[in-house]
Amino acid sequence: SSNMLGKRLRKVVQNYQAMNKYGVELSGPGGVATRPKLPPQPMISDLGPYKSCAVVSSAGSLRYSGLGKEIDSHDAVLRFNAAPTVGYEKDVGSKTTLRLLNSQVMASDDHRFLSSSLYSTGVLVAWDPAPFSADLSQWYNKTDYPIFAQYQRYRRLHPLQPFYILHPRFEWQLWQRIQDNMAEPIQKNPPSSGLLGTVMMMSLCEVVHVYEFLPSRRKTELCHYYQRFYDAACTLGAYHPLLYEKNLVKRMNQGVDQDIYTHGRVTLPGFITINC
Ligand code: NCC
Repeated sequence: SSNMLGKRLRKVVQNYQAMNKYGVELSGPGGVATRPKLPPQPMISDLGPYKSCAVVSSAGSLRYSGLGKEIDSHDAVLRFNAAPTVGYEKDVGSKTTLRLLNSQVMASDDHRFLSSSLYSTGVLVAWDPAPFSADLSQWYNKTDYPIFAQYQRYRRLHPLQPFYILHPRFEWQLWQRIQDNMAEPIQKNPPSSGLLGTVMMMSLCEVVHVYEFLPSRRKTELCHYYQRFYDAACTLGAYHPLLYEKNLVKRMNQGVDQDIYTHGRVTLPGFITINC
């Protein structure tokens, strides 16, 4: 019944709030060599609060969307991994306030993370899949990709650009919230950058607009708006519990369904505005 759904939704929001208390605490493992190079404060005390934010998924359905102007009209814009703006301004805008990177992008040769100008705009935030226990030293000694070595190299080259690392606890607390809202067991892999970034922005913004995370009428098998590569798994997920992430975002959406259909847009409340 709708009453049941209302109760469940409130639970989702309460869960998010509970998580937010310490979820987006961005800092490095204490006492390790990276420490002097990490920002002294957690991100949430350095950035924002922003009134209105845009989260731009990298989905192929952004192509020919004409959403660029709307995206740029927000106070802060989050982009992911190697997603470019140059040449795609009409569809995705040109403003980049934050960029969330997975450690694979930081480490693989094709992305030229240390030398490409793509990464030099805005605040960088990096994450790496950690063991479920989210034990810091266990993770530090066995990261999926060499996130810390690359972080240190990048910081030496760009000492003035703000650059944070996501605490792995955040990945698994968010994973737990996805699982709590599903009857069936979901795969034990961290949420995609898309959901991690969306929740991160809910901590920094009064309202968050996410573009083409829930696909619009432009839904396509084109993986990214910036590459000629087709794979439906980009939208539906394989490694990441992406379909379940999307269900959760659909349930939290405060906008109308028409906005999803025409703009691929959902509207989520920032944590500061939630009172329950
Ligand atoms: O593809 P990716 O993500 O960089 O996309 C960023 C986020 O946008 C959402 N998305 C993307 C494509 C699509 N068709 N639909 C979508 O909803 C997702 O929420 C996605 O997280 C990642 O999560 O970090 C991911 O990174 C890529 C890859 O590492 C980078 O693009 C760099 O090449 C992963 N692909 C592979 O490992 C092959 C992808 O699984 C997830």
